[in-house]
Amino acid sequence: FISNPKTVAIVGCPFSGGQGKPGVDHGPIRLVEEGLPKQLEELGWKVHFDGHHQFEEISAENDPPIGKLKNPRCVSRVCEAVAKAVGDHAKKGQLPLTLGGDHSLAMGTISGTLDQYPDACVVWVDAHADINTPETTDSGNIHGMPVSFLLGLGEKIPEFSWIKPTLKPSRLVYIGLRDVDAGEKRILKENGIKAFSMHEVDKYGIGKVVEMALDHVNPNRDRPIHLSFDVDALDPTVAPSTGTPVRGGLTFREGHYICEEIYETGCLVAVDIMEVNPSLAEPDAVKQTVAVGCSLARSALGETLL
Ligand code: B3U
Ligand code: MN
Ligand code: MN
Repeated sequence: FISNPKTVAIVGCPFSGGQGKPGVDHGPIRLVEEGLPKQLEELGWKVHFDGHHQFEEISAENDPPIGKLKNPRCVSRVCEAVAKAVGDHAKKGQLPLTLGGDHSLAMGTISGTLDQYPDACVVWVDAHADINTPETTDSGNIHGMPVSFLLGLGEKIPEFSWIKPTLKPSRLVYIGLRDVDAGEKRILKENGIKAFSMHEVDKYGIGKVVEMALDHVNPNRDRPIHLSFDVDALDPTVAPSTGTPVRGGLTFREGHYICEEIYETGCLVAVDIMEVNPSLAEPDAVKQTVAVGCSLARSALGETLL
């Protein structure tokens, strides 16, 4: 799927409107400052990066809630722009690596991927299912809802009508869940969505879990894969500087193993590294979180231990 020379397009998305904590909009800037573009070049990729997207103009506008949804127009317009950017890179045979920013951005990234690869599957690595609908959400934060929009679940909000809900429940799999709302549990069950929570990681080990996850969404290993990685899937001791840390998460190696195995399939067409928030911890813990974001991206793009 990816053309030669293999090109990764870094899509920097300094955006925080899908949740309430300032700082996550600085995630992509820190990841790039840490040297991610050069690290990917050293892995043999041609790196395309011409600066972070500028969302200020969109974000500055007055944007009252729609129902419970916070910043709905702003989130929608930013994600629509991201969908276009990701789709354009994919069309050129480049692999878009989107740096967040909050996870509402995945409405954009996955829409862009599905535009170019309609039969793509999604591996969503997260402590949370991010599958609330406008009806089930308690927080009103749209970063807790992108999956429901992509699947076309729940009430239709006209502001989001640009999203083609073409993701099928059978093409989605979760790894790492441990903080899922009651309404989300119901949605997962009703739609038969496969999820490997931390319970399954404990029970089977990460090797078996990744194999089962890929067998579910990509049995013949011939479908394009979009990897959407929320760093809060990792244990807070590994990635402390993120908006909603939840204890009992993936170890450093488990997180990287997922990325390594997905790269190994040769099917990977897009990656998101989301929810690095450099404002929520002491400098050392921030540095650790930024470094882990970079190393997850490197593992997904082919870095090996030997
Ligand atoms: N499920 C809750 C909490 C949450 C979701 N995603 C994150 N937090 N990062 C919600 O707000 O929908
Ligand atoms: Mn998330
Ligand atoms: Mn999360």
